[in-house]
Amino acid sequence: MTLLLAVKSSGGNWSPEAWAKRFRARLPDRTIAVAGIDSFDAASVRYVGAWKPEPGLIASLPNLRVVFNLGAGVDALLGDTSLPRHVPIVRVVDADLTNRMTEYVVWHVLDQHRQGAALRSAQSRGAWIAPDQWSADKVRVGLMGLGEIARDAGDVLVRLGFQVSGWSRSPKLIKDVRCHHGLDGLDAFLGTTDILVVLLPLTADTRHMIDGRLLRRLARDGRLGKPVLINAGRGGLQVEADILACLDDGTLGHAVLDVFESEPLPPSSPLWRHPRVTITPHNAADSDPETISGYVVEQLRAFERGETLRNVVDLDRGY
Ligand code: NDP
Ligand code: OXD
Repeated sequence: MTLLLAVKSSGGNWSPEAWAKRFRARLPDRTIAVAGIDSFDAASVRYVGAWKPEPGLIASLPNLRVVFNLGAGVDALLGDTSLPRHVPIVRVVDADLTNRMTEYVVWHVLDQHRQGAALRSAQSRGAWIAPDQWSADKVRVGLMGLGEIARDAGDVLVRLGFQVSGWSRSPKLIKDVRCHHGLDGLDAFLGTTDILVVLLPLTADTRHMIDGRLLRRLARDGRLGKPVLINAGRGGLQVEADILACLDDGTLGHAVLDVFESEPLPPSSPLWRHPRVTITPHNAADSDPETISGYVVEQLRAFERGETLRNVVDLDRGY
């Protein structure tokens, strides 16, 4: 029995060797092979640990039982049109990953609310200027997507005192969060949002959803003056030219972007140089090989005991 690691190397925590080391330590009785490095017998592969695998690789494994996606978002994996539909795909739902995402959301919501940019600018000029301060309950945060990550971030934002609302595909009832759903619920959601936090998966329905038309429906009467966009979901959700146009015509006050249509963000992108754009390099939350290998091995062992896999992706919904 082989567990094949098909991890596209992109530095940091996405080093195939780092993942292999953790899986070999946790599964000393199994063969762990790394695609592109180790030779392996395709017929012996029962499990794949995948992050942006080479298209076609998974379809070439005749006895595959489960694909473990090594992150939360499965858009890259599902982009492989040869993927077999009968093999379940398990995605990551993990307290450590969720916590890191919540840190990212809360960090940037607080930076906007407490006017971090104005304070940094004053300091750079040696100026003792205290900007106007208001309480958190004057600021309306709208969570686009109300999944594992958004619900956790929402809990913390509610505790801090923000007015929190959310938008999802299906109806939800979440304590202290005003919930909207479906396209019919979008106007009410956007129209009462000062800080839009995008935590949607990238699917056929959500691609390019964050465009100028949508951004112009955000609240115009908020305490921050102009609405703010924070996207930590996926770059394919946004239309980058529209975000720039909305920053320049006053529709948006600021954009915090962790994800981009093309990653790494090309040096030529004007987003790099825009004074009201904050860029982070798709590291809102790193997938930690130590923690996530533990999650995968726990699920693999449960599966072999005949138990039901958790967090299986719905291929029709695309998330
Ligand atoms: P979940 O699958 O738990 O939640 C997805 C949410 O989006 C659900 O509430 C779902 O609605 C909603 N949704 C999906 N499609 C639509 C639609 N068409 N209209 C309205 N709502 C929709 O995902 P997670 O919370 O675990 O993760 C969210 C995303 O965050 C990931 O897919 C990934 O892209 C991104 N991510 C980014 C990271 C980073 O470092 N930048 C790290 C980790 C994740 P419903 O509840 O009704 O199904
Ligand atoms: C993820 C990511 O989806 O890191 O887990 O983007």
